[in-house]
Amino acid sequence: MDTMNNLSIYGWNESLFQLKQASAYKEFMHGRVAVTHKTCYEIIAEDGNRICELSGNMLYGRTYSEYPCTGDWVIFQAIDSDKGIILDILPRQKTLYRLKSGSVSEKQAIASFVDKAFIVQSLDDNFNVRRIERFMLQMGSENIQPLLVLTKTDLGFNKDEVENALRHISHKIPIFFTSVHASDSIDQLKAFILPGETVVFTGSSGVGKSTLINVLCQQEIMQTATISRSTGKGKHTSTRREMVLMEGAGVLIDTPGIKVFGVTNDDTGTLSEVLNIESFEGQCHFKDCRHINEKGCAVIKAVEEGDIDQGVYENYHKLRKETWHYTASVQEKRKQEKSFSKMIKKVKDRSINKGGH
Ligand SMILES: Nc1nc2c(ncn2[C@@H]2O[C@H](COP(=O)(O)OP(=O)(O)OP(=O)(O)O)[C@@H](O)[C@H]2O)c(=O)[nH]1
Ligand SMILES: [Mg+2]
Ligand SMILES: [Zn+2]
Repeated sequence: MDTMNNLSIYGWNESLFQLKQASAYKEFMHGRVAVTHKTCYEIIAEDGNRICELSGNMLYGRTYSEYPCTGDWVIFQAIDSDKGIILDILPRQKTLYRLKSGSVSEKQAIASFVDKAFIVQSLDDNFNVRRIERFMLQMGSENIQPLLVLTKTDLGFNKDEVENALRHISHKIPIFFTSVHASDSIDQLKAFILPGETVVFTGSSGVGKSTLINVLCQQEIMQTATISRSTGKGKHTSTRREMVLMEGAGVLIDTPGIKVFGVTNDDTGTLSEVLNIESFEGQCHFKDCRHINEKGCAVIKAVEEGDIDQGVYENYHKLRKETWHYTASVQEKRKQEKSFSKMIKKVKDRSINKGGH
């Protein structure tokens, strides 16, 4: 039997309690998804940890992103002391989504009820400002506070160059330089994680996300590249952890490294804000200026005069195009689904009419 869990440490609060009251299943127990497997979920509940499957109702009529993700709060029916059936998911808040890889119109939920997101990049060869902007745009849509964690400072880097590249965003995002070999740099990061808060770690493979989580928790909880190499074993799911508790503080969520983080937030206002170009935009001659070739475009002028970095300008158009494409694909899919269900209805009506005669 598992030990009891105090769910308030995991972020349970009055507003989640209120959300639960709106569920038809409010009389059942609740818990938080700590690990997602293909067909089951590890849930942290008041009376211990459980492996839960989805009820028939939960399986039906859901899109890919609507299945439980790490961090979700769910309601379940207990079976035995360590199993259960998930009956409902509480409405998600502060969810980190990305475009599902290989898809044009489908989202993937990475983690939910996330207060802060650590954008982790290593200073050896992974540092990339355009990718930071991309993450910030996506987090902006869900009101998740982004933090930049630049790792492996012990390997040497050009600080002036890095700070110069971050100039346009440095007032919008706290920046941390860390090394696992410099404990004060880890302490500074730790101080930013408050009790009851949930933090997701995101970034490419090998930048040191799992290593950071291990040193923050002062435990070898997460499998890191060195550990798996030294044991010579591949990753086995039985020991895989996604969500862990940091002693006396918050909840940390690890994510596997991803090659491409596709964005789904098509809000151009957030994009302009992230890229710090909104003050120029306000001076464009046309209110609906696209900043491509319009007369009196203050953004293009700022690029020409060096007030906006050429790379920032190019990323503006790249991200706009990408999110436009996503939104258009979603709308197209909805239209097709609508006409399909209309057709089904027609066929049904016809057979009912026939039956009547
Ligand atoms: N020199 C140095 N190496 C580090 C530091 N942090 C992590 N590493 C090494 O970087 C490698 C990758 O670290 P991981 O923590 O496994 O990276 P990850 O981001 O979790 O990678 P994925 O799980 O594949 O997404 C390991 O060999 C770590 O020992 C650091 O601060 N300095
Ligand atoms: Mg890892
Ligand atoms: Zn313009």
